[in-house]
Amino acid sequence: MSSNINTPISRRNFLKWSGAATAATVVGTKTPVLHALVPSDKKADASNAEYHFSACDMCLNKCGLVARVENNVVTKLDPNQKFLKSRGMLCARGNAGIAQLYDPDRLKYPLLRKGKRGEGKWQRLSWDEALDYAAEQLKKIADEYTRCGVLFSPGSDMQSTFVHWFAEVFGSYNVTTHESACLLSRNRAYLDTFGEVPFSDVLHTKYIIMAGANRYEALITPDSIDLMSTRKNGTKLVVLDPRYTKTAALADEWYPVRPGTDMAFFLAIIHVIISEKLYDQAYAFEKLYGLEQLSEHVKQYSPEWAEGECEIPAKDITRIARELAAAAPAAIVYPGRRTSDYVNSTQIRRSMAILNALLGNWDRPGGLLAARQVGLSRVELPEAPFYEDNPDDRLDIGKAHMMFEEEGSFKHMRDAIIEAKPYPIKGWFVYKHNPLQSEANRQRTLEMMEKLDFILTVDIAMSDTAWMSDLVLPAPSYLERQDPASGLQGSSACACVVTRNPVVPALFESKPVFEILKELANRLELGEYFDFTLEEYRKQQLKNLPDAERALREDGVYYNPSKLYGVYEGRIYKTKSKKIELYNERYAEMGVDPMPVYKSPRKVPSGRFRMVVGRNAYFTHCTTQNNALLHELMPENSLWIHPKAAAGLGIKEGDLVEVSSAVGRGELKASLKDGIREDTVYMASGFGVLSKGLTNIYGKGACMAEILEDFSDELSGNMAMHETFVKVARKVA
Ligand SMILES: Nc1nc2c(c(=O)[nH]1)N[C@H]1C(S)=C(S)[C@@H](COP(=O)(O)OP(=O)(O)OC[C@H]3O[C@@H](n4cnc5c(=O)[nH]c(N)nc54)[C@H](O)[C@@H]3O)O[C@H]1N2
Ligand SMILES: Nc1nc2c(c(=O)[nH]1)N[C@H]1C(S)=C(S)[C@@H](COP(=O)(O)OP(=O)(O)OC[C@H]3O[C@@H](n4cnc5c(=O)[nH]c(N)nc54)[C@H](O)[C@@H]3O)O[C@H]1N2
Ligand code: SF4
Ligand SMILES: [Mo]
Repeated sequence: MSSNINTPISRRNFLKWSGAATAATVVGTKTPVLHALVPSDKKADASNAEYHFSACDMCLNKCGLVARVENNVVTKLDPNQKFLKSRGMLCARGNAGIAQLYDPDRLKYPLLRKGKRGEGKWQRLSWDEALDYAAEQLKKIADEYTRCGVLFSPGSDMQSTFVHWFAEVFGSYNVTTHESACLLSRNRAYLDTFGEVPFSDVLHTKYIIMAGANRYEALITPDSIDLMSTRKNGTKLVVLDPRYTKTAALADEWYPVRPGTDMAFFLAIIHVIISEKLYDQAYAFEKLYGLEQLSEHVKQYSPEWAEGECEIPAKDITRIARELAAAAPAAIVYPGRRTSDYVNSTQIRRSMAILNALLGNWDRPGGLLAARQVGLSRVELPEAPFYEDNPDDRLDIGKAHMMFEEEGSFKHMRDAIIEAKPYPIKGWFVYKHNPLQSEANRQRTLEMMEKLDFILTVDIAMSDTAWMSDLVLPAPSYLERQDPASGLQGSSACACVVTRNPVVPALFESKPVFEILKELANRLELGEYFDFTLEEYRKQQLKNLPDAERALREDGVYYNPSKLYGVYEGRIYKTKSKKIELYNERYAEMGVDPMPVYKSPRKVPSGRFRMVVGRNAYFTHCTTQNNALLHELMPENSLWIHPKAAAGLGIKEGDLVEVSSAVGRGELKASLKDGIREDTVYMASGFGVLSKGLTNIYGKGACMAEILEDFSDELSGNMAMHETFVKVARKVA
């Protein structure tokens, strides 16, 4: 294929070349931005091409890549074949990274809101003006409302650590991350069972149950690719999902489980395994805490009982339990990731974690793997200052039984800001995060924003959150910036370290958040806490890995050949009992069920549907819908509805429908699908945007965050995104 930027591939052809597990390529697109950057007489020519290692940032996986650069223009992104975690692949989104870099919708210089919020009137500022203004606003809030009057919300990123550090030295405890919209209830459940959150040895397992995880579309490397490899070797895959996802389509068995009832299925499996003594008794005696209590507890949860709840036949539950036990310990109940399902998500995930414990798969081939040694050093930073007039704690403290203090709960934080209790928050620093699209109940987020005097967003594009901000600062994309080092692991891929250096110079006037924070710190007389360069920071991180700098330079990745299995040999578990906890004593002390007790989910009222959330392989959250190459794969979202349910409402394929919940509504086209339960509907997220700065998708589809109600998991405070009931009606033209 040609790499001449003047003969760009068509977007349709792009599809043929891209895709998981293929080393696909893509050349630069003919965007106005790219043309502006490349002098027309300078045609790119392979003879002066340079190749640079980096790590993809089109989603969280950080797959290793090699960028081809010609005349300072990135013309091709290829997988780094030495990068084991992604098994030498870049997915469709990874390939489309070029269109993100050269997106004409990129933010180009600092913008100050003129007009009302959301009116789209902006004044261009110089960086000095923008940073002076931001520092002044932060200081004003600190003086009037204490330093905790500013909320910091960093998204998932290698530089987010600096936002946390800035919040600490600035003096605010109020930090919420994207995690409380994502995986905190899963983390809670596994921490409270095993003492840590595991990886899954998908490649070597013999049997895997995925419930509410869609690995062939929601890509996690290496799991998604290892699942394909292991299936070829005969590994059995059982999927529970109310939708017929791509993972369901390729599974041995798919059960369209009644949403919210997975716990019934897992408790019944445990019931069979215990009553038929299908577990390793010597192992259980040595490693597990609370088997007696659990045996007593699950007596009530027979497969026949479970069938009535989850709608999976009792005979299948019994058979699956026996098959699973026979494959153990190389058998996994996949822990999943985004667990923002229900109000009892932590307990649902606890039932899965407990079953894993009973399979004896912890720290063994084909089972759940403990964290391995990566070897990065913690960077010593000066002690953060203490501010006497600060309140005692974060604003959302105590709002959920077992919240994570580092991540907080966006839902509870938002409620507390609106109530202004126990104290007011007036400022918001948002980095690489788009809560107006990713947090349920958009109106409520807008209500929270009305309480704030100053909102600053650092992004690469005019996201909805940027659109509603007061000051918008342009950041460089991953191909233009230097990042700290980051440790990665997953499945049986080696623990490794990656980093990023600019592949091309930063475009426009974009500035990395590290530099923004450093300059703000200087203006706030906190410069001594940011008195280091990113290069120095990274050197400190790598100081105990003597070969890392060479490996990163020559291979684009450093491997630490640390132990993969048997990491816990001779070690005790980081739990209260120092064993794997089937029965959690700490929960009991706090008045929380020490073992998962089944509670039937709220019934879908007649004439309503349950809305479920889920992703596809070509979008990342709410970020890539506007990407020139990717948005053509799905130019707008549609409502998945079962043909029978649609017929009852007089809805035909492609009809415009109104979807409404207790908190919001949206209009989009209907897509009739046999592969969804009759009581459930689904739509992709990231559409129905407020921002006119996202020109490919503005005015298209409906916003899921607008429709989702903001229930949350009782224990972790994680957003519970599958608790919303909606009404669907055909729109009469
Ligand atoms: N392509 C792509 N890959 C990604 C991402 C992305 O945005 N795009 N995001 C990454 C991130 S941050 C995350 S957290 C992961 C998410 O990875 P997953 O958690 O695997 O992804 P989801 O698509 O959210 O899968 C949730 C599935 O649960 C189903 N479901 C809903 N209710 C129930 C229920 O009660 N029971 C059961 N059994 N199933 C139910 C939904 O129909 C949906 O298919 O993906 C990561 N990978
Ligand atoms: N409806 C619905 N809501 C969901 C989910 C869902 O499946 N459906 N999934 C949930 C999950 S699992 C998660 S993890 C969260 C994720 O939610 P968020 O953390 O909000 O992630 P994104 O929606 O991808 O928003 C990331 C923002 O970062 C910007 N960005 C991208 N690259 C860069 C960069 O290099 N620098 C800077 N400064 N900005 C950049 C993008 O333009 C975008 O505005 O959403 C949660 N919310
Ligand atoms: S899974 Fe795809 S988008 Fe995510 S990091 Fe890897 S190549 Fe990039
Ligand atoms: Mo996530």
